[in-house]
Amino acid sequence: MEAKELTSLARFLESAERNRQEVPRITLQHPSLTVDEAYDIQAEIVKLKVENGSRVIGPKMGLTSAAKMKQMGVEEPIFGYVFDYMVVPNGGTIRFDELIHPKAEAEIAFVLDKDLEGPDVTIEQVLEATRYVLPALEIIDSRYENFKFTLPDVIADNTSASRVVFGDRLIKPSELELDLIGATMLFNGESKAFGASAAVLGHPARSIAMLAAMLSRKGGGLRAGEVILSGAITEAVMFAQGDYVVGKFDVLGDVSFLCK
Ligand code: OOG
Ligand code: MG
Repeated sequence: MEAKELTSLARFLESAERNRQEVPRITLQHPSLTVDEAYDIQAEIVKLKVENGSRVIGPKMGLTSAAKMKQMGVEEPIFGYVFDYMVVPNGGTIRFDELIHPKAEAEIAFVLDKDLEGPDVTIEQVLEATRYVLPALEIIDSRYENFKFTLPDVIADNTSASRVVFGDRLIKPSELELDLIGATMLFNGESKAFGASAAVLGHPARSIAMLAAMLSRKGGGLRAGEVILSGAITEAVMFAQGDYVVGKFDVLGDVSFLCK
């Protein structure tokens, strides 16, 4: 695909997000779109947003648990980027009229003390480089009609990234068993999804190691101070105006928002 066409698809998806306009998935028009081209479109979207004054707070992994792969029908982990304008304070509000068909999912976020890069980063290296972990609710909002997509579609759409709420408790990985953290999402007090952190590739730190490898293939890496999402533990659950959503995490505490 020509660079001009990749740029025009990036503009198309970026404006779909800004105008909360759901659009047909791009592989309907471009059935031979490759994964590499999809990452090129994503990179163009990142560039556009940065040019417009937004700042990347860190990369995110997606489709790292069986629950998510099954729910979305895509069986390969993917990465995207989270921006400053997406962050909602813990206990804060999310405006439904800014979004299309949002869903919430429970995740563990990592903040590193030092950069990590290369194809062979290990779980031990990730844990050693981690300043702290914190709980998060990621709000995903695919720009595609009916939240349906193929692998290249969702990569091009910056992996449905939309909003994120982080918890307040920052904990060193040595102070907990990071692969044994239970997480439950409550919607208006009712449990709608639950799981344990081992659902993320056996250990959330493995997702971070895999992300380092995926970024290194594109000449990049993980940077100290970035806030990095390791991927949903549970399936994602749709919410609506008026819903109060709480993610309860063992040891790491609660994360919540109200959808107004
Ligand atoms: C893609 C984003 C997946 C996760 O944590 O698995 C993701 C989607 O499901 O729309 O962020
Ligand atoms: Mg996610």
